[in-house]
Amino acid sequence: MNDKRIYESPLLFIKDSLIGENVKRSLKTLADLQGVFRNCEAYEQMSPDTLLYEVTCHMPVEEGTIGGLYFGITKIYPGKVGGEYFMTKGHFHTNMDCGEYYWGIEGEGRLIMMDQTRKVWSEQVFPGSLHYIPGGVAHRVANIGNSVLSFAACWPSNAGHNYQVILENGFSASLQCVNGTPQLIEI
Ligand code: PAN
Ligand code: ZN
Repeated sequence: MNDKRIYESPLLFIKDSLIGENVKRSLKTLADLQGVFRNCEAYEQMSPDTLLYEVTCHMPVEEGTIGGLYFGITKIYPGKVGGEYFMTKGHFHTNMDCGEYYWGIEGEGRLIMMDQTRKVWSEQVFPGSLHYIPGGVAHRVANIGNSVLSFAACWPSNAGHNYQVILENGFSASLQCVNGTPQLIEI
């Protein structure tokens, strides 16, 4: 007999794709990350249309809602600008109390974090890795492999994103490929 109390999930999270209502997708190209990479000459030589990453988010409540959550999957394509790996813009949460979980789905990457004293550290991202990003810590992810890196994230709907402070001051270290291996180079 059909049990009318059992509903199909309105959302599907299969491997690195998210399907359902209230799901929004945004693409980031090199043009969207102007001023982010260290090597300006290398940046200028690449096509501004180069796709760096895409984010698919489930946003079931209005931005700013206290107590709500957002869920997102980020796919970063492999590549470099000069020696610097393709990476996300990076941000602090506007509401510094708000932390976030990231977890690796596929590929190989680094989660780069920086606190408000500009101390930087990083964690390896791989399928199954789980990362807790405390409030007040800026975060970005770089793809250090030759294939797509994807990871999922869950953060409070009142976190907000402060990109401006990162655009103005950057991170105090950048992840560069040195003799084939990733190294966090202090600036
Ligand atoms: C993530 C990021 C996502 C893209 O969902 O927003 O990975 O990175 P940027 O937002 O820095 O471009 C997250 O950290 N949300 O809070
Ligand atoms: Zn975040």
